[in-house]
Amino acid sequence: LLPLDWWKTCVLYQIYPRSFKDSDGDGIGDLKGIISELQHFVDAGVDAIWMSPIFESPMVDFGYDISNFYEIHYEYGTMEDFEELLEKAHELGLKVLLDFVPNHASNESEYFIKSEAREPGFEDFFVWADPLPDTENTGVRRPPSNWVSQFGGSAWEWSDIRQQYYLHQFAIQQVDFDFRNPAVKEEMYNILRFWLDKGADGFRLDALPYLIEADPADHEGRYPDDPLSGLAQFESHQLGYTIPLYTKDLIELYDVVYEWREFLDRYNEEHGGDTRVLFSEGYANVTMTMLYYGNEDGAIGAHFPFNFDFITDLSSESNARDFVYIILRWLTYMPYGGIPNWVFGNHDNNRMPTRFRHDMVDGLNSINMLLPGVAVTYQGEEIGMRDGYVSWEDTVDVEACNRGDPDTYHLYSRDPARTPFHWDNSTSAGFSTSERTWLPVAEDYQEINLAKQKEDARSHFKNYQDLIKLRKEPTISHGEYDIRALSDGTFYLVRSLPTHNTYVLLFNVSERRDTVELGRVPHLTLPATVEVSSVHSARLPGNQITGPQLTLEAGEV
Ligand code: ISL
Repeated sequence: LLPLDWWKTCVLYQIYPRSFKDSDGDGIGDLKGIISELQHFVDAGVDAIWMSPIFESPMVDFGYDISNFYEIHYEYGTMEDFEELLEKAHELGLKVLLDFVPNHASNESEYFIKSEAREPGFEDFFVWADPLPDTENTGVRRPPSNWVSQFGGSAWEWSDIRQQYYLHQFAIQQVDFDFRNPAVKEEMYNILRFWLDKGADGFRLDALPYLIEADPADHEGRYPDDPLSGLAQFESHQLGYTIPLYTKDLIELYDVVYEWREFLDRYNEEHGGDTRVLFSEGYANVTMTMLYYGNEDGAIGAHFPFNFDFITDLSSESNARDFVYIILRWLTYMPYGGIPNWVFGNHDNNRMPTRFRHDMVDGLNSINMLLPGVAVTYQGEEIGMRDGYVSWEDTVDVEACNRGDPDTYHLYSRDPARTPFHWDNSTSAGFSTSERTWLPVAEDYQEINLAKQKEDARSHFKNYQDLIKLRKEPTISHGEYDIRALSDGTFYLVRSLPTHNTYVLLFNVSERRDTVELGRVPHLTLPATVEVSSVHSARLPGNQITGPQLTLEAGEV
């Protein structure tokens, strides 16, 4: 068996730095905190970490509004802290990926200040446009088009200084770069090179579907209106009011990704060492998503685009057939030779046990770890953390504040998935020595925390560790897969490899007890030995399964 390049089988762990570990008692996570807990990744068996943005930022969107792409944000630490983090992580054999946010910069960045003042070289760094001509002499200034921001309201904001509108597909303080300007592309290479030279092992690429918008040159000199969705419940400039035809998934954006890949491959070639990688982020339909891997002309893009299908297409309502269908969809559409990946949550979506059910945590972690390709974990999934409750008064997420009110904010808020990590049952769950944390600690931390799960005879964390150990088996890294529903409730995933052990996962995703015929599972020879099972399962690791039937409780794996 040929060994595979590190990233093809890695467990990739997302850190949300603000909520991971606070070293200085200000209630905000930081780099020194991450350094102090690197051993957690080694204990768990994680191979690579990626951190949401740690760069200088006014924190309107908690780091996704970068004011200096070459500096570390002061609340998180210093450049020395970052260098120490890299060095210590590398000593422990961990890869470190950064979050690269190319679509926009903070309105407090030098780029924007200079662009707004029309300084030569920066004048066209962002998407600037005049108001619509006031043909009927209304005296009312109107934005260039009907485009809508992801965080609500018009995507155009008036600048008094420049006397023009600028585009922001996210918050008003997140100004969209103009990727048709070669100087912008050049600056992006400078930023990438800067962090690669420091030793970063790669990047998560943020918000790529929004990188490029329609060119007025193709539309008689004006920004074309997006078509109206026609859905009555959406009023002007609400998300859903338009169909983003001219602002999202434009075919030109993939070329930018392919150019970044070329740049990275060249960097890898010139510098040697382990492969540095690009993982792209974007919610799109399956065809558009697959273009991030590459195109039919042979262009190559990201090492993989994050697979959000478990977030967007599955929930506690899904049955076993839905699971099988959604998993196979990715594997079917993926280009030949592509590496799949599985994502169950992130800082933008409700946590995994909240979207699904808590009795499914071990089953979901099992599919993540036993399917072919990369397993992605969002911080907290290894212990089954659920969403925290965040009141309207405590809400800080810009999306919730812009789009919601006290009655509706919970529909939009990303705060519940961002509450601090539960280390133990001490003050602030061991996240901070302070009782006041930037977001409240979830109330269930006494019940769900890492220290307790290390003590307990059976726990989500112990299962997580065991699953990662199983992943190292050649059958899992190199074997074939077969996946099929046995009933509405239960599906199997079989991993097999000639002359090696066969592994069979049986997962009852339903809310009811389900009995299945083991004779229908290919490659399964009885009696079989249990390797891993849900914490609520009566079958313990080491137990024998004789068949011919097997009964699984709700959510049991
Ligand atoms: O979260 C989404 C759907 O669940 C997307 O619309 C998301 O806003 C989009 O994919 C981009 O997200 C990323 O960029 C945003 C930032 O607020 C998010 O936290 C980040 O993950 C703007 O930089």
